[in-house]
Amino acid sequence: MENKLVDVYIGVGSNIQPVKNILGAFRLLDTDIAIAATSAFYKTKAINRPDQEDYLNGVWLVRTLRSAIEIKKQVLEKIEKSLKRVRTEDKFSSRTIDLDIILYGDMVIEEMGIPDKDIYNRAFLSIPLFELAPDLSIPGEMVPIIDIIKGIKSSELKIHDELTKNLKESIKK
Ligand code: PH2
Ligand code: MG
Ligand code: MG
Repeated sequence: MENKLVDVYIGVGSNIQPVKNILGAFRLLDTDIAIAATSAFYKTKAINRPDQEDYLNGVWLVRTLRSAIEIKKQVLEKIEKSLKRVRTEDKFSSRTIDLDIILYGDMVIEEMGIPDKDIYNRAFLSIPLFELAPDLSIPGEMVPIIDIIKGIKSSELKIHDELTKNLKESIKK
């Protein structure tokens, strides 16, 4: 059987020293699985937590033969741990880094929440995804990404120019 690289889109977020931690996560991930593309990174208000620091959010694309569960457990969770991510009961707690598989090729993996339902209601996921893959449709439901961003408020998203430039320059040609 032919092994085919899978396009994996990873949602990235941080609201504790976000520039440092996102650059740190980029280096760690890029040494393991080359990052093929980065969206712009956006300054966003913490959802449901008006007192928290703002987040920086964006999306990365990696191409890999490895399984979704392996990427999550062996790669992303290890990077979160090495960047001192602390998990609490509160799923809205501040974090040094959050790395989520939002799409794994054209697969629906319900037990892992892939595709990530947050794509439908978080502009900081749908807009970066559209930047990277304007022709994409969400696997399973086959909703075009363009239709999702049409219905979304993007006014609260402001590009962080310096981080975006730094990350884009770090993508190896
Ligand atoms: N992640 C959360 C909770 N709130 N807010 C923003 N702006 N960005 C995030 O990535 C985020 C959040 C937990 O999923
Ligand atoms: Mg998340
Ligand atoms: Mg997460």
